[in-house]
Amino acid sequence: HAEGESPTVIKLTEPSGWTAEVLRYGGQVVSWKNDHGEELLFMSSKAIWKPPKAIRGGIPVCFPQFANFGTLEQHGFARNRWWSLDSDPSPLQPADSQSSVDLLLKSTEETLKTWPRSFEFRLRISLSAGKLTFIPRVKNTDNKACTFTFALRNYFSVSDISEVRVEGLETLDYFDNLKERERFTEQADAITFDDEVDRVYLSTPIKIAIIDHDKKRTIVLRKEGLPDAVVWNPWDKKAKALPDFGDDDYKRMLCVDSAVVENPIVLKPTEEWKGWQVLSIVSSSYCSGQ
Ligand code: TA6
Repeated sequence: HAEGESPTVIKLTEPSGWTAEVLRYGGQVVSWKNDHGEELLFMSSKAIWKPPKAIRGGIPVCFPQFANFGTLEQHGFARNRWWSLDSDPSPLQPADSQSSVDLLLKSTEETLKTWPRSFEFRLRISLSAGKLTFIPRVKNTDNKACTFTFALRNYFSVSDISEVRVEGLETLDYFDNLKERERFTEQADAITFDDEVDRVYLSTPIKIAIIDHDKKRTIVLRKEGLPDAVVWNPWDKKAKALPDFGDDDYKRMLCVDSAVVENPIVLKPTEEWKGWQVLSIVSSSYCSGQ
């Protein structure tokens, strides 16, 4: 069912044929296609598309808590709530309604029960040729300070996880969620995958590259205000344990998220936090370090 009368799915288009689809449920991008109609995001073959389950794929918004780093439901409640269209996105410049959408999630009686803070979370999602831009803004509308962690959980589609490299995280410290969040330092000159990976890389550079040889493409993730990056692939055992994840789905997906985990955001009353993430696709001629 759809709350209110505005559409439940917002389709974004741009002149050269790139498209994206955003659900008002969860404020979640569920599709991003290039000008050849090729889907760039992963969607589980067993995704459950109805409340209260989070949809396993696309780009869920994890707020006001990343994962179980806190006492709220896993990944917070924003991805399991109906968002509305935001009619007043100022001070952002008004955007073209064909290629951009402004979403709004406000605290409610129900969210105040688990997270006793009033807030307004605005999310602008904009599509242009080869790029998908996210501008999340959280305003503290309470009379008390609030603290939150946050992630844009980017489920990327990959040809074969064992042929994927992630560049940009070398030499960084990370929390390993598979080892009670113990802190390690990345020794490799790129991250490759041959088993489950579930790590929070800390204070990363602005640019991270996900290089997919077989698909002859590189996804470049740029971010600001989101200092950390999460890298997650459940691999076979964990995938089998997830009811909304096909047993072999792990081979064709990789999560690389823009996140705030190590140092939660603290907002005084009336303060607003702003983040920025741009996903772009680069052809196979991409050579690392560009
Ligand atoms: O990457 C962090 C993490 O909590 C993993 O441990 C795994 O649980 C993943 O997120 C998926 O969480 P979800 O609630 O979407 O199933």
